[in-house]
Amino acid sequence: MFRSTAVSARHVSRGFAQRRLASTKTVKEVLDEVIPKKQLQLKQLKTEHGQAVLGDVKVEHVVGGMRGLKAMLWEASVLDPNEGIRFHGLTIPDCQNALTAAPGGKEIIAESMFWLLLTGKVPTEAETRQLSRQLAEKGDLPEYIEKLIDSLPPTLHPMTQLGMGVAALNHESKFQEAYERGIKKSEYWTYALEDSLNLLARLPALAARIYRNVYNPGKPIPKINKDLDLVGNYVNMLGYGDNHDLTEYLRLYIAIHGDHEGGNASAHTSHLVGSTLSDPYLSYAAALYALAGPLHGLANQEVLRWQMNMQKELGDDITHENIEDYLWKTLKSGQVVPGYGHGVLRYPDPRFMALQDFCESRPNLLADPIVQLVKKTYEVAPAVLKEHGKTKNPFPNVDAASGCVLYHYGLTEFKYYTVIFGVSRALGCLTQYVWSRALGLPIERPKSLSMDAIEKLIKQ
Ligand code: CMX
Repeated sequence: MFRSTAVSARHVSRGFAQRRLASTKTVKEVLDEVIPKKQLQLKQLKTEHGQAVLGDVKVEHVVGGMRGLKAMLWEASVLDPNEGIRFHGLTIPDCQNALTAAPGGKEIIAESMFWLLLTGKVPTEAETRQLSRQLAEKGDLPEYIEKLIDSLPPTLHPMTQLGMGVAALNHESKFQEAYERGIKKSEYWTYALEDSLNLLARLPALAARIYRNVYNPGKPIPKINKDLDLVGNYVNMLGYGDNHDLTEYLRLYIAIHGDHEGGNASAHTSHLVGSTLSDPYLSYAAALYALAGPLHGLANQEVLRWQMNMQKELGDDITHENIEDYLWKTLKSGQVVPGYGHGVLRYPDPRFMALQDFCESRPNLLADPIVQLVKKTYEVAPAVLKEHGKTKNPFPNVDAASGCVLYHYGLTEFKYYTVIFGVSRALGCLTQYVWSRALGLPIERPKSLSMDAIEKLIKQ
């Protein structure tokens, strides 16, 4: 059902979109309708196909980071190695056609993507705007969080600060409060949803406060504008509200980076922690610390650092040959090329392509030397990585492109870039948190084996 709704939305005509403006259901009302159907689907899967085999577990899975092992339920998106991500069946270009933009803008906004991820349905414009307002009304930080963040040393990595702020917000958790009161399992998801909406609403103010404290101490932060979307407010609070192109870029980046199925380190971490019935705040804080690793979310910071070092070393007139030499130098020194390779993808990441398209449509942006360098690197790196012969995927992932655009627009503090990813990834992780509670998924507890135990099993 989800898929057909979503697929039909690919061809949303203007007339259809206008007719649908009349619907103003809340996200909770839509979930009230869709959850029973999905609960039934899961029940049937368990009773009718509980013993069906989805694949073998090999030693290489156990010792190889479980790569490719089909071992997790994740509702909002599925990643195909060649085609890339689909959100309830919709590709990124489908979403760009079907999902609502901000007034005066063209790019998808986070609220619209969050609605799609949560419900499997494309929201009407009225539904999107209503969710924007709901989030804006909840967006102010409690005073104790402001004090906590203000008390941290500005030298503490922004990601560490973000995780601390998100964890401390659990003081407000409705889920935890209700659990202590003794609610029924069937009610968990409603409190999970309430916490998720509250957390999502407050992430921009939290992330913007960290930015202000670290990079612009003492600078006043604008108040939340109730008529603006989540990312519009975020950019405003960061101090770049008058930059329409940066706002549009971050709308796109945050929406398309919001979910990448469940096996990636941050999503899987939030899923595992949530399965213990830890509340959404603690589960997402844990995810943020997985995101803070350089092989995962921190790669966007690393890419820019690496490209800028390349620029410094090679000077102004950089040729494809220079880049090729620099790539080899990186590889021969035993480092990875940041922004390239992927655990699942085997083709250029469509998120990278969408960000490239954004650059291609803006001559000023495209002319920037750092944007040019990222583009030229993309023209050279896949062949070098293929020749190097280690990575299974020689193509760029989203992080190869994300930082240079921020840099062009003046957001030059690249230690902060993963925080923006952290605002984005909440869309997917919180969606699954709600669904895991709605579906009554159990605590995660895979079986581990020692090497001796593996050898014993092989002999048997
Ligand atoms: N440069 C050099 N070597 C690479 C490489 C790269 N970009 N990507 C993979 N390799 C190497 C691996 O380190 C591994 O080497 P060893 O056998 O010596 O350990 C080998 O190629 C095989 O790796 P793989 O199976 O192709 O890739 P993995 O699934 O193990 O790792 C990833 C995936 C993303 C961690 C890896 O490609 C990488 O380190 N890329 C650079 C960092 C990066 O861009 N991360 C962001 C990913 C997107 C995200 O999660 O946000």
